[in-house]
Amino acid sequence: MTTITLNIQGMTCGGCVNGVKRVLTNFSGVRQVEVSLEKGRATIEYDPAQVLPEQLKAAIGDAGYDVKT
Ligand SMILES: [Cu+2]
Repeated sequence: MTTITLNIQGMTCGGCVNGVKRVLTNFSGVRQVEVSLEKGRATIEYDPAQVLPEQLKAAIGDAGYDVKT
């Protein structure tokens, strides 16, 4: 299991947080997701054999947010 922290710009409310969580937990390789609205940050625990960080970033981007590692 690997943990990555991504800085996410554009989240403004709890709905955004839930949207980001939903997008990430859709990946079967993602085990745990914590999203902080205050810090604009997501901490993701995932199985690197099942999902790549690039996929996670792309999914957040597709949901309408800007991701910076
Ligand atoms: Cu929102």
